[in-house]
Amino acid sequence: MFEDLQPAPADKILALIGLYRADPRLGKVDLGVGVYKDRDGKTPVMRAVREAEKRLLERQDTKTYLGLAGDTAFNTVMAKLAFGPGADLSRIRAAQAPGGSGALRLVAELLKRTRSDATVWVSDPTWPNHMPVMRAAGLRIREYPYFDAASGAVRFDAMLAALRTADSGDVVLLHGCCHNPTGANLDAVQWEAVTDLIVERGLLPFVDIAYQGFGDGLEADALGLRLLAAKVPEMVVASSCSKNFAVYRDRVGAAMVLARDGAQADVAMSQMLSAARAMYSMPPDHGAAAVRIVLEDATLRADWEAELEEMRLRMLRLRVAFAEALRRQSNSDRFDFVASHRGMFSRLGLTEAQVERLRAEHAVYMVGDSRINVAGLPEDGMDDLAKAVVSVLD
Ligand code: PLP
Ligand code: TYF
Repeated sequence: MFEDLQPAPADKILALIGLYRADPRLGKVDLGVGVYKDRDGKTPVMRAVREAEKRLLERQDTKTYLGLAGDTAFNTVMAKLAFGPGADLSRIRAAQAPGGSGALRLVAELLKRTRSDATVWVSDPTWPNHMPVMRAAGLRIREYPYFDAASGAVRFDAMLAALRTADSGDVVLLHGCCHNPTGANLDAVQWEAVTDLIVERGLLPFVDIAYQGFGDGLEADALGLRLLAAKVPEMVVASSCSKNFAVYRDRVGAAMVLARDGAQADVAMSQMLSAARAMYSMPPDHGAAAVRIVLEDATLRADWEAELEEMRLRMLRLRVAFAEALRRQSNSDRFDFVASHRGMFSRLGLTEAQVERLRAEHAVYMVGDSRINVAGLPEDGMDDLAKAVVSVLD
């Protein structure tokens, strides 16, 4: 049966986990997979999540099925987290999903059922999993220009020009904040312009928000999503709790839809749940229940927000320190964009060969497109790292 199968290509980001672990060199640096790390290179369970888990353990008196939508109270708090605490939820529905990836797939399945010939426009570059997830649902993909590698900035005019050629009903996938892999983001004025274009051309915005709280703050990071929600008749959202609640392996996310009215929202929700039923039936409960407890309890929520803010500020400090070290070591402002980018990632603009040399000669691990995970930058070894980067440039 399996004799004609060829091995599937590895996930290049996840493959780095094994490569890094197997490297015996002392002082190796892990800037690979997008997982937050503290000063000691650890990814701890967040304090409020730990407390919520204790309460779950003490108080949960059954593990019977919850239903296709998972924890409905979780769905409500997730909608408020994305759309805003005071948002009118009457046209919004949310379905708990296995991680942001599960949410992306659920939304993709909904899009396929709504419009079987839909084209999804994704940024060039984008998170490499966007393509297989959209394709698995049978959707077509096109790219819009996004990133200028030389300056580290968004190619905004080129992005708008491409989206102007999209057909009415096409879908535009946007990173809500903290663009992965580039770290280059739209500012408020640019979000307004994209929103106007989307409304004018009758496009459907699809916001993937996987790093809310890692960029400019919990509310600020939802600015683009909320600008859109205020103006468009319909939109879809995939959100993830993997990073901002550090519940990666527990698989927590939500697929959301904003429809023209409540009745259409109910129909869209029923289609998402029917798609869930055909893929995995019901999402895993534990992590979502812990997130719901944190978000519903004022004290736990305040502690979560404080810890998240510490993480965000640490990444900002690391950005500034690395940009300064690169300036010293390269005698140029070529890498200054590292300090102005936001989120977990920046793309340094190295070639695959240069990235490979960093791994072979300096035990520095980053994704092949030269994406670095800022949280992995060594606080006490910035100049050594910057020196290594500069050494592979020529
Ligand atoms: N979308 C983007 C852009 C991501 O970087 C990630 C990865 O964390 C996700 C979605 C979803 O991740 P997960 O399925 O682990 O929640
Ligand atoms: O981009 C990253 O590093 C994170 C983690 O298949 C990730 O989003 C990477 C690959 C993958 C799933 C998650």
